[in-house]
Amino acid sequence: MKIHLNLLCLLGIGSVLSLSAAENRPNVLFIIADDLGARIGPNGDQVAVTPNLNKLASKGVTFGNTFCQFPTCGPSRISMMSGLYPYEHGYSRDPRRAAIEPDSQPVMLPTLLRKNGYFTARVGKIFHMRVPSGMGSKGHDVADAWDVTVNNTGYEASPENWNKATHVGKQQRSSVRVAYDNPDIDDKEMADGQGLIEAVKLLKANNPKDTGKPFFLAFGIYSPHPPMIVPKKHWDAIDISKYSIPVVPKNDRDDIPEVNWHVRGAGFDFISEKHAVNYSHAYYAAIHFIDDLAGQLIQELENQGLADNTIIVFTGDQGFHLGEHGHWHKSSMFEQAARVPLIVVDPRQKEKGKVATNLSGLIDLYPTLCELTGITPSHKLSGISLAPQLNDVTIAGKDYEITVGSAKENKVKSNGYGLRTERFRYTEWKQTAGAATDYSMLYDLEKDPQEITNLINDPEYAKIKKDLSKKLNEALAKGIEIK
Ligand SMILES: [Ca+2]
Repeated sequence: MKIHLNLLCLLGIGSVLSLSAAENRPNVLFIIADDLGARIGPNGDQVAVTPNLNKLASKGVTFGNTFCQFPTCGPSRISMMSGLYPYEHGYSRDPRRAAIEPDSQPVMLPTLLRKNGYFTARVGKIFHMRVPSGMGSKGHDVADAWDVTVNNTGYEASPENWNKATHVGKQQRSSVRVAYDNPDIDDKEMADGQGLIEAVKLLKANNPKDTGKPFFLAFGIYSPHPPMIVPKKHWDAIDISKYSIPVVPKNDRDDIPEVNWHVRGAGFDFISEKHAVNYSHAYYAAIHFIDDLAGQLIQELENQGLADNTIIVFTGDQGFHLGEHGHWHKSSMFEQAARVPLIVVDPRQKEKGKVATNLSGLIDLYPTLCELTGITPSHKLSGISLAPQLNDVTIAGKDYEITVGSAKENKVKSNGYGLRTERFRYTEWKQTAGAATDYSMLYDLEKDPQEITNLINDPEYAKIKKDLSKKLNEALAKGIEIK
């Protein structure tokens, strides 16, 4: 201990000596955008305009091959916050079950941090919340996770304003509205703009230098979740001519199992070219808005002198299709729905501005933040800590990552179990009851990154299919059971 203290004095940071070990722990600023796929500058996206996220990425590591564990909001967020796969935490079928009781297992990440002396605060959507209808409510929040919660609301939370938006496609239910609008309003009128104001207030009021407590501040941004209502100034910042609407081969759907068109909360609709361009435009405008919100919050962190002792995480809860396979939503078992952005910045890390190409999942955030904050988890976790990769992005990662989806076809429920290796995406659809047929999908991403040819019946891939199936089913069998 003495050596440690002397070392701190030598480093000129003696002022922290008055604080206890718990108080010395780094703060965590956690920013998550709803339905944001890996379509930001740090992921190499050429349409996105994300100067603030680019700057953030230059200070940390961008995880370039990160996948969600479920391609819809509720179960994905429960996996991320519990450190468990959907078949382990049991909240995969109905996100409404995510209202977890205070004394129940698993212990969610903010709850664990709170028990270990952190001040925890939520602004907006962290656990499941219906968007847009649930904006301004607490959603299916976890009762004991937070010291402070803010249920921010604004322009895009009003049904009157949803109805002003241009709706395209067949899906009109509130949570799956394929709709866009670009009203000429100030960011502050938006629920997300209000969220930023509240998050800044929380930073100012809870500086650890005053409170003696580290913080976990979680800012859950509603954008770009549809209906994509984005202030005009962000719309004007995007040159959508740079985006190529994916060309869908005429026979694309012939080799895709029917069940894949019945995934939850999604509508696979081909839409007109005009709407396709505008909808894509709205998505990228929303990304510009998100970048602005994240940038301002990070700037406040710097203004408060907290950047040197704060870990920053920026991510999304699942991906989103912009026309691939004619799809304009999430929930599928394809690459676009599973892949998410992930930037992690820890002021202590060695690698800065690097991209880790190893496979990883949102499930890895829990063990990563435990390692970085020095807190021991209270239940077994299924992910791995990405902390070593912050010092060396070449360290070997996972052999595979798993994403589970669900669908309902002719009243028969199925779960899709997707295994992503460096080269392949392999999915087994397992029906929970009813019809005898199970379907599978296999794509060779090296030869077919757009997942156009399902190789499941190709004799040349028979051995690969067998190996991937074995790997997947072994992984499922060894899943942790949480009672
Ligand atoms: Ca979502």
